[in-house]
Amino acid sequence: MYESIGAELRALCGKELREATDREVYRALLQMVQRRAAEQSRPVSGRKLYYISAEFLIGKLLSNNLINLGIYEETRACLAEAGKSLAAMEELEPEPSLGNGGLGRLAACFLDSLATLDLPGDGIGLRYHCGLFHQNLKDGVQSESPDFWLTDDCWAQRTETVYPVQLAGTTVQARLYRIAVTGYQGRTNQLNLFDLDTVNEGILGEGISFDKADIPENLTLFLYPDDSDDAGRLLRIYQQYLMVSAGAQLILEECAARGCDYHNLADYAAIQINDTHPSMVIPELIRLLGEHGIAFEEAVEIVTKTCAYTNHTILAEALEKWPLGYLEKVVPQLVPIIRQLDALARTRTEDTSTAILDGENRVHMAHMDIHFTHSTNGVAALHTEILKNSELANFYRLYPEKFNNKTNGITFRRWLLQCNPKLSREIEQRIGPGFKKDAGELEKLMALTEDREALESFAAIKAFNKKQLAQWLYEKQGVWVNPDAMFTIQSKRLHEYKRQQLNLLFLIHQYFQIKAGHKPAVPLVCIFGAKAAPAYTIAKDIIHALLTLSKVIAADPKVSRYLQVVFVENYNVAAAEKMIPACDLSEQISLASKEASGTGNMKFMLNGAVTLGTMDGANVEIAQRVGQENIYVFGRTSNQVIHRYQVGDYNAHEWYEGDPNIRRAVDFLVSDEMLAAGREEQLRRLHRELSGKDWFQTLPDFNAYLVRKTQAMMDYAHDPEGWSRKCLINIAQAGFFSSDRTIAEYNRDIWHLG
Ligand code: 26Q
Repeated sequence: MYESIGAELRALCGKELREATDREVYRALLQMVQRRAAEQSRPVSGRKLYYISAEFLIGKLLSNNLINLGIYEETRACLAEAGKSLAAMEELEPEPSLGNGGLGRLAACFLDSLATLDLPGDGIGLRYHCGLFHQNLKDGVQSESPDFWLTDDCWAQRTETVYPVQLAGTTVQARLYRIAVTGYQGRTNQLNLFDLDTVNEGILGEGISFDKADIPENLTLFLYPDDSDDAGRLLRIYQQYLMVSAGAQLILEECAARGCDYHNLADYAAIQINDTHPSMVIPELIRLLGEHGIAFEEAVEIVTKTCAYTNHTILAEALEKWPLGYLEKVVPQLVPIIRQLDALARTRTEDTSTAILDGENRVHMAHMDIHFTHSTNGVAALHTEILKNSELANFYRLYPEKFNNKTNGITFRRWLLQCNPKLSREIEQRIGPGFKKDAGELEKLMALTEDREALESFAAIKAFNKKQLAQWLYEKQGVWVNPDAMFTIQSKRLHEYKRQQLNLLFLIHQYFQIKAGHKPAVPLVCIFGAKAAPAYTIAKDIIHALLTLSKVIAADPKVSRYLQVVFVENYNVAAAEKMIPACDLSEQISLASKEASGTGNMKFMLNGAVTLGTMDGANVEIAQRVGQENIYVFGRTSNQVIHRYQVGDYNAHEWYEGDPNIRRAVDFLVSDEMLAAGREEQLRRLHRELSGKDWFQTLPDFNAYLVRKTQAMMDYAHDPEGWSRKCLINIAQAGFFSSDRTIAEYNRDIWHLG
């Protein structure tokens, strides 16, 4: 045992810290963390959770682990003494981009909370070599390139464990890699990631293209950003089956080692299915139990008791329905089991809308999940209500007892302690350190809402963070933003339902106003961060329009004094950690009923931003907690929106023709200024889309958005103290959105671990 971090690092480097290179020190830090993490692992007795997910957007791990192990400060000081900077080491770490967005980041937050709450719970997923693509923005257009993160110094440790997996009739070997998951003053769990030794980065072609047919060489190269072509869809099934088959074998092996005889599997394991991507674990477990001599009926019962399913979406196009032919090709061994499950489901109800196989021989993965798990949950109160009352109403009638809500949460270790150390220290000085373990204690800040001195110190921290972000944007992208402006941020995947295009129309309107001599109440800096799926044309057109508008504004000094538009390239966890602490106004403007929960909304709130949002997802619960004075709500309600879709009478063109403000803003997309700065095809396509289709009903919410955003700008400009109070109340009320609370609820209602 070493008595100090300095001694341990010196020993690991093999030389004095002062003489070691940054990379050598980074490697030593990694080894030290891994050793200390291993000391915190504990034997499991009773039920253990396996969280299976195609995505774990874990972000960089060094600082997070140092914080969770309680040695961040000591390490920083020890490095500083040797003339080294911990921040520089952090820069050396590549970010593992093993997720698309919210669902993947949620899985990472959940692992952190499980370990923190000292609950036995491991992740099961895939070791993608390049993760999600790297986004490049050049000449106003997104292009994609591979984002390698598997360097020599890597958190994912190779093991000697391999499991055979049958893919399209041939057997491949799935190798297990493990990443230690440290809890904050808690235990260490594991993230288990599977991969094939045969995967070959050498087959990558231009950008992110590769031979999609060569399964052994390509299987885990990328995380799928979309399913836009057949070869891609097939590959997605190969990936899913590799994950669930190896995962199921791991689970059975671990449980057997603890004395489980498989008849009592549910006493040893709880399996959470993160959206439908791992749903094949149901038939796979039934198949494997069959190999151990357990008959179909009993296997179904065991699996139902063991597994639970989380739904993350209400967009019909995002619900997985695989043609049976695909499964026959990739996993013929599951097809008879899926047919038997379909037959069994049909004996439970006359209602064929809940069948697993539909008339076109497609397998509805969500249907299989709901029939053959004991719990189906939505991820925010509104979302769960919509599932029960409309999207999954037929299932709710059949199994009311299975449905429950678990409002999402975020880990405060990363999204407050790590990304906003100044705010974290200030809170600690005011209310003590208890909030780090018990987020509910943040409510003690409510006692300070009339304390002018306190409000000023919180405001000063926000001002500092905005300067830091401005500096970072300059270093990263060469743009200077005015740190005294109001910062509004919309950062999330690019999708029409999230309505970045509504923000775009507002910015165009604002541009007209300034040109016409109406200065805004406060200069605005509008920041975007968003990746578009490579084959999602309209999403790419929206990025193009935003980048083009940004250029038009920047070229006009009269306007750019009051309005700046910045698009952060390659938005990822590291970028989020810089952006979120510096935000004044958090843009959560999805079409009501479409965003299942959102979790960015919670991160911004926790860091003292005020939300401008629709009554969608978890925004509803944020509004309930902070009260109407501390959030800017606008737009049609989910009931109104759902009704419009049911009636099917939304007519974008009428809105476009009928409102001169809207028409002028939409038409600006194809104005001479925009066409001169951007690309005609893209701009015209977006213009057509918005004026003729507008499937996500941007235009009906435009005026309400304009009014509320303008109000927010006036409040910010004319009543700084009132604004600071809103920010403080948002922080104080954020405790509910800790993933520690979410995980405690999952455990209480679904998992019953330990
Ligand atoms: C499906 C089939 C084929 C290929 C890809 C996919 C696919 C991949 C990723 C489908 C969906 C996703 C990701 C969904 C997602 O991130 N959902 C978000 O989950 C968050 C956590 O619950 C919520 O907060 C967000 O509201 C929800 O959009």
